[in-house]
Amino acid sequence: MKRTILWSLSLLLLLTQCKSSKDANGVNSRTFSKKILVGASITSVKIKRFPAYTKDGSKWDSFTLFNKEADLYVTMSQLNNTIYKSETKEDCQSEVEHIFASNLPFEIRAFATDVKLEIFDEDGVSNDDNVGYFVFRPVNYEKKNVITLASSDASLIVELGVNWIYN
Ligand SMILES: [Ca+2]
Ligand SMILES: [Ca+2]
Repeated sequence: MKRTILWSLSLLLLLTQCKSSKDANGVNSRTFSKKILVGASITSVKIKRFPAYTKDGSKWDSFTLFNKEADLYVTMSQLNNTIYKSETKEDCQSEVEHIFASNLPFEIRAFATDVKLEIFDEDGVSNDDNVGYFVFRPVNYEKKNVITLASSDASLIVELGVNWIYN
């Protein structure tokens, strides 16, 4: 009997120790451990910069007399389903930040599934040109406020504002 009490006592001690463990920032992790991630809310979409010319070195809208700059919009899809489409910003300068406002914020529930983010130049007559794309998994950025996506040569940089939703 004594032994059982001693056992339960030490087990209790062990449990108490585990519960009050602190993370690297010295914050008691107990408050976080019970919360479950249920979604990522994308709050802002920004193109920080994009290539001024197409791959063959011409202006995006080289076929027009005026307004030769790209008319940008952004889409996001998961498993080929479109989950977001921005408005189009006409005649964007490549070194200027472009902020999109339509259809925001929106929530990504399948945060562990790849998101394909694509940037297009809208063309009235022909197919829209793909300016570039990224594939990312939201959960890999958990607890960050910004998801930064950059091409290897940094000619294309996109920033997404994100809020993490816990239950
Ligand atoms: Ca244009
Ligand atoms: Ca265009």
